[in-house]
Amino acid sequence: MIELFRRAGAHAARTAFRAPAGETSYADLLARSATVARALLGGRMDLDEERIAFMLPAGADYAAVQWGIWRAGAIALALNAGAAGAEIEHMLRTAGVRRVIVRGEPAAALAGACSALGVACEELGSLHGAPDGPLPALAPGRRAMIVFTSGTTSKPKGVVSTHGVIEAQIRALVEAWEWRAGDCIPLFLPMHHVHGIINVMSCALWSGACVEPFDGFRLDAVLARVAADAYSVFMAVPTVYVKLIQALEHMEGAQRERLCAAFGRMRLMVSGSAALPANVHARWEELTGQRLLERYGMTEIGMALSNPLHGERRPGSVGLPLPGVDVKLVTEEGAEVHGEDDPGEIWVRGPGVFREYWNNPEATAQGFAEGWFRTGDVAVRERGYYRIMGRQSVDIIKSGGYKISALEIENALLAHPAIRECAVLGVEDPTWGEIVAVAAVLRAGEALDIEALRAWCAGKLSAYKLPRRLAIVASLPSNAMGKVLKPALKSLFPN
Ligand code: MLC
Ligand code: AMP
Repeated sequence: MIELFRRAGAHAARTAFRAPAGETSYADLLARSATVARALLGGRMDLDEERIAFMLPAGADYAAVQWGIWRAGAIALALNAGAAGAEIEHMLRTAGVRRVIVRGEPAAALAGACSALGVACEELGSLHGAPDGPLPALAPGRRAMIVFTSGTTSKPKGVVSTHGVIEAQIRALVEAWEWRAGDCIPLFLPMHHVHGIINVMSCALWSGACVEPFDGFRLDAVLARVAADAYSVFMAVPTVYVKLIQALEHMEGAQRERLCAAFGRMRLMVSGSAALPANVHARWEELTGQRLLERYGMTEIGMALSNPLHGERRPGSVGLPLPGVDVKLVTEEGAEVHGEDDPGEIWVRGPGVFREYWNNPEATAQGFAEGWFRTGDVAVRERGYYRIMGRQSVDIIKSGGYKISALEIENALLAHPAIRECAVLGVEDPTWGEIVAVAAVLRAGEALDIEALRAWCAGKLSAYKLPRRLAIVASLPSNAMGKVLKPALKSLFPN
């Protein structure tokens, strides 16, 4: 039995999930996940790494299904409820999924993708297994989870983590941030990315702590629970802190003071998934007295660098390697950077690094060099701490903490009947970090505006990938090789 389940047994009577509809204890979670596992097994001894997808909101059902898939020996693939049909089809096809678990009626995009591919949609309530019976042994090297992400470029690829990888990622954070059974954390981040899955939910469940799930970031509901001192730990992307600051600044005095004091009483507030602007760090401290702890990670490696729980939390910096994580900086020429202030690509090695991109040995081989994973992020060491300078590739955009491939959007847009050529780029935005902007050359006689373009994209791309700004241009600047010079287009989108 993997350590996560053994520990859940030791916390049996504690509350794993607290929601308005009721509480779920660790004992309930273990029992429900065993039922799911036996139902999925359907009498077999082991699902031998079958990929099983599920589309469920954060909460006890999600955890019971994830654990049930694991306990049956299968690989869990969580789908985003907001994903478009084409994106879901890409994931199900790439991972070779044959069944998807849902609660109630499947979303239209999912139902369409499943029927196109002949994938079965199974209702959670119908998963009744035999009451007992053996479950397969799970060695640490067994594949456990696939998370789709664009990596360093292009269409999303399936990042495969084993049980051992997941455990190493959890252990690093539990140790560094001193997770404990008495902790309670809100979970409002999407449950198809590692920030929500590992940093929030899995670390809490490893520790015997309590998770309060929300169906997305519901500002008023989260603030009501903060005001009630429900939480000791809080984890979010920078956009959430920007939105919280905006909300606090619009409140009348007494309410604001009450909430700021409640935020100030938490033992730890973490920011990550995108750069935390220095002014947001400073304003949050002014309002609440909390110094946000910024850390750096990536789907492929879990978390790698973190400011310390005790000690200096430096704005604009991501601190030092987490326990068990090796980090080095490497120049474009392949030389390791030893000193301070010289930039290099972040390379990461350790037990928390993923195993492979699913069924994509070329991308896997390209991602690694000499046993190190090449992140594509550039950093410097300054007075001992790492500071992220940006990314090597202009293809990757980070918006609201989501990674978006410009290339993927460009390919989708080129199917638009009015568009002859286009370039997608990330432009700076104070709330979202970056927003998706499109410079397009139209076919003769065609017209296009941003609303029409967004509406056209809605069935093809997730909401967070939708273009927010559009500039119609006569031509796209390119270099001698014909490559579009995206930085030259940024001036088309003044703030
Ligand atoms: C939504 N909107 C956007 C947008 N997304 N506008 C510009 N850019 C975007 N990216 C618009 C919507 O159309 C809507 O407009 C309005 O903003 C509110 O949308 P919403 O979806 O209701 O927003 P909200 O729920 O507040 O979501 C914000 C958020 C969400 C920050 C909570 O984006 C989020 O959960 N991000 C986290 C992603 C994440 O977990 N990444 C981690 C990846 S793992 P209108 O006009 O309709 O009001 C990783 C590794 C690591 O990165 O290190 O962690
Ligand atoms: P994802 O591929 O969705 O897991 O996103 C990982 C990427 O998010 C990294 O490669 C970084 O570019 C970015 N990222 C994560 N944390 C930070 C941070 N604290 N500062 C800057 N960028 C970050």
